[in-house]
Amino acid sequence: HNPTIKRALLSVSDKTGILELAQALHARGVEILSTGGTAKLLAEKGIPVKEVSSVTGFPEIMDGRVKTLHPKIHGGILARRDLQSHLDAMTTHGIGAIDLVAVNLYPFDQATAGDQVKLEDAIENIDIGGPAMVRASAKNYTGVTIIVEPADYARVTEEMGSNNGATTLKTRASLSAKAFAHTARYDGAIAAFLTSLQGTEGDLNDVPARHEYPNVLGLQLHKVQDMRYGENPHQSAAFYREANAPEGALANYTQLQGKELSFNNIADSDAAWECVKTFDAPACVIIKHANPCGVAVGHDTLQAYQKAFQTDPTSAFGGIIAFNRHVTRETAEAVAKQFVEVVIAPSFDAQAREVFSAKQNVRLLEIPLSVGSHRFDFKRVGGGMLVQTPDLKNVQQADIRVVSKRQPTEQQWADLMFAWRCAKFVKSNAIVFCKDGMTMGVGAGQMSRVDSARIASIKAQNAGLTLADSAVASDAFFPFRDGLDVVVDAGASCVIQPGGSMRDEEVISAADERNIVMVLTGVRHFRH
Ligand code: 93A
Repeated sequence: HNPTIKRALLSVSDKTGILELAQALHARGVEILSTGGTAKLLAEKGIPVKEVSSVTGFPEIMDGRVKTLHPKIHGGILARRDLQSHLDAMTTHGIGAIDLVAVNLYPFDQATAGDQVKLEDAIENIDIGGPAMVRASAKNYTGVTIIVEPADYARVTEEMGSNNGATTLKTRASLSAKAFAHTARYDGAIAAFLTSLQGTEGDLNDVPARHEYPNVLGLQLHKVQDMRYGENPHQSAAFYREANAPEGALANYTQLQGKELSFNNIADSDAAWECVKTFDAPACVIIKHANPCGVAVGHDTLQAYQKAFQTDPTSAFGGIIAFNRHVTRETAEAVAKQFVEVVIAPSFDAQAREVFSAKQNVRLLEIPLSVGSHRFDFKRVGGGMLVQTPDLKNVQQADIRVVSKRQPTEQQWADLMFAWRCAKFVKSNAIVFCKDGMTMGVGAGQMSRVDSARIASIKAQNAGLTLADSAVASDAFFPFRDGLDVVVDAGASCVIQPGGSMRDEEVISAADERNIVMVLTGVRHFRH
C-alpha cells in the first residue's frame, strides 16, 4: 500500500534545494505541478512543469491570494486511495491524484522581524493556500508525502530510489507530524504578532516602537519538556519553546546524543551559543556558570578550541562548549579528552559523532547557524516583569574613538575588537584580557570593577599565560583610575571601554601617563 509517486505539487517561498528535488522527481518520471514563481524557476532550468492554473483551469487571482485553493488540487490531495467512492469522485470531476506535496510558507517571521514592520506586509505574508495544502496532505499521509523543509528533500528522493518510486508509510507518518508542527508554529507566530497589536488601532504605523505595545507577552509558548529539577534539586522546572523562535535560536536544537538536558545546561548553552554566533571566523566558546571561561577564534575549530581551553583549563572542566562551524573528528577527539557537559555546533561529522558516542553522557546539540533574535528579554522581579529589547549592538571599528596619545597598531585594533565582542557576554562587572584572538583572563560578575580586573589577571597567571602586550575590554567605564592601573600593571598595552565617566579625563590621562592605548566605544554592555 505504498503508492508510487506519479504526480507532485511544488509550491515554495524558500526555493532552497527545490531545483534538485524537481530534477530527482523528473528523472523518476514524476509529473510536476507548480505555482507561479516556483514554476517559473523550474521551467527556466529546463524542467517540464505544469502550472497549477492550467490544471485548475482557473488563473491565479487577487495577487496570488487564490492560487491553489481549488477542488482539482485539494481533491487530488485529499482523496482516499482506498475508497472506491473517492476514486469515483476523482473520475467524475476530472481530478488527478497528487502523491507528493512540497510546500514551504510565506516568510511571515521574516516579514515581521525588526521594528519597521508594515501591517499590510505582515498580512500579505499570512499564507493561506500553503498551510491548506500542507494540512490536507498531512491528514492524508497514508497516500500523500508532505515535505515542509528543504532538509527533507534528499531523504525522500533517496527513499523513492530504493523503494520503487514510493515512500514508506513510516516516513510519510513522520513527515505528517512534522507538517502539523510546522503549521502550528506558523499560526502561533501570526497569533503572537496580532496579539502584540491588541490595544492599538491595529495599525503598526501609528506605533513608535515595538516595546511600547501593551501586550508584549503575546508570546506563544509550548512546553518542550519537564525537567528533573530547576537551578537546584528542590526546584521544579520545565523548558518552553516560543512558537516563532528564530531558526538559529537555542530552543531549536536537535539533541543527537547524551543525557537529558538540565535547567542549567540549557541556560549555559544559550550563553555559549549566542556568544559563539557573534564571530565570523571559526570560533569556540567555553561556558561555566553562565560566563565564558574561554573564547577564541582560529583557522579551524580545533585551533579555536585549543586556544579557548588554554584560557582557564581548571574552569573548563564540566563546561559547555559551542562552535560556529561544522565539527570534525580532530576537534571531537580534542574535546573528548576533557570532561564536558554539552557540545553545540551547527553540525557534526559522522566521525566526530562516533568519537562522542564513546562518551554517552555528553549531550550533543545541533542548531542551525542563522542570525535573528527574539524581540524581548524578560527578567522576573517580585510582582512584575522587566521587559527590554535584547542587546544586539555590535560596535564597528569606525565608531570607536582613540582618546590616548598612543595610537593602536593593527594588531592592537584586532585584539581590542575581539576583547570587546567577548566582554558583552561576560557578567558585569566584566574585565577581559585578550591577545591573538583568544581570551587570556576573564574577570566576571564582581561588584567592583577593580576586583574584576584583579581576578582576571590572577586567572591569567594561574593558567600560566603572560599578559604582556595584551588588550583589555571593560564592559562599562572605569569610575576611577585604579582599575586601569591594575590591568596595566598586569601587562595590558591597550584598553577598550565605553567612556562616559565623570572622571574620564583622569582615566585618559592615566592611560597616557602609563603610555598605553585607550579607545572609547560610547556603548556599554552591562549583563546581569
Ligand atoms: O496567497 S496564498 O495564501 N494562496 C494560495 O492559494 C497559495 N498557494 C500556494 N499562498 C499560496 N501558496 C504559497 O505560495 C505557498 O505556500 C508558497 O509559499 C508560495 C509559492 O509561490 P510561488 O510558487 O509563486 O513562488
